[in-house]
Amino acid sequence: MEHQYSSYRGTGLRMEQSMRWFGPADPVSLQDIKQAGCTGIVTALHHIPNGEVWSVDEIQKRNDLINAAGLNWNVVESLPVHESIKTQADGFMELIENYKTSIKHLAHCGIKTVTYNFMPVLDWTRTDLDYEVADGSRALRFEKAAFIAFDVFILQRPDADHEYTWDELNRAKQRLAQMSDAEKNKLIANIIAGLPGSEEQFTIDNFKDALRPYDDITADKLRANLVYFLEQVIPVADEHGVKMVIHPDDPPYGILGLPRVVSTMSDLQYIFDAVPSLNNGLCFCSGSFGVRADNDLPGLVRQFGDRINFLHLRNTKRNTLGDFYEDNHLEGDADMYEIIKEVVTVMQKRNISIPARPDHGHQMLDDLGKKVNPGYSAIGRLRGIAEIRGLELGILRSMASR
Ligand code: DNO
Repeated sequence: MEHQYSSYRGTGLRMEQSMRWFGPADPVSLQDIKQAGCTGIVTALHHIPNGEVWSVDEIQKRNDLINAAGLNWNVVESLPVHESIKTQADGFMELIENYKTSIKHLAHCGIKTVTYNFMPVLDWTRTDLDYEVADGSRALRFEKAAFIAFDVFILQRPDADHEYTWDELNRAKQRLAQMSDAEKNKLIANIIAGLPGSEEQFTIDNFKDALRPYDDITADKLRANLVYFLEQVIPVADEHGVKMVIHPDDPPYGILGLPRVVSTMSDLQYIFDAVPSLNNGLCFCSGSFGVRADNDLPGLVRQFGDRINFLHLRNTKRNTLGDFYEDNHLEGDADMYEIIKEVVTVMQKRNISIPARPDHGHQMLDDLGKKVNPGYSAIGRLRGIAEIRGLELGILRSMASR
């Protein structure tokens, strides 16, 4: 047997190093991910239309591909929740049955952590996918004035202007006046044409249609529909040993008149109180929660440590206008040291290793000239995971030497 060299001088449980992979068409290969020091692959069957059952065959095919590269499919991201489940429209009970069947099939194939979100219509939302930061790399950004310009003047959502202040509307008007037609089209595409991993893509017309079912859905109604969905699905997860993890809203507040109910500590508390099983868990996304100054990130890890079964690690930098961009992983508003310290403590207490992936990274170095999935280029994520891994090792060693 080949002698195994190991020079890792760590101590204690480490996060399970993982990276998102969008499947065989992803420009980042499984080998690239392996060289980033990961063992875990986070992926989904994006080719299966939202709402349909994931068959054992299809799951197994994907799993075999990952295993053949010497990697392990440790987390599903995402098993998408159909819009009709969120609004409880016709046919939603059948869609919930399909969802349960997919969970059973995944468990049958040994894949037991499943990420999903409950954001109406749009998944994560940005206005700018190539915002140049000071070092020349490119980041994702949410610019409030551009977003309002889209909402009020391009989409012309009825009464949207009532939701913004006079100052905000003015800034949006000025922002729109500076935009060329090409820039307007780019803004529209960035917001509604589907970022990587979003399962839906829209044009302005079908986007208006997609918003309509939410005319009567208040935040309370959406919350009730989420709880109903969990009451149906979590017992199946319990039976098959599957950890369901909800991804927070990104950004963590209602947008475009759509409610969002997974943004704050009290939102989470409500969901976990309603369905207490620990398989009703959380994908702790520091980047999403961190956009709100009133979210205490280390506090969230402490509070919900028992339910955190997947980590998205990323940092954002916000300003007083409500804009934010994705900063380097150890920079920005989130104190990554405090977060990782809490994560390390949770893992020691639970005696488990939690899967973690660098959530996004800047487009940088050779990747600047390449076609990449925005946020999911290889080198920026490699930088992120490397920095976080070093931080974790430092924390572990200093804890052990105390
Ligand atoms: C963005 C991702 C989200 C996430 C889903 C989970 O980069 O973190 O799209 O995958 O919200 O369902």
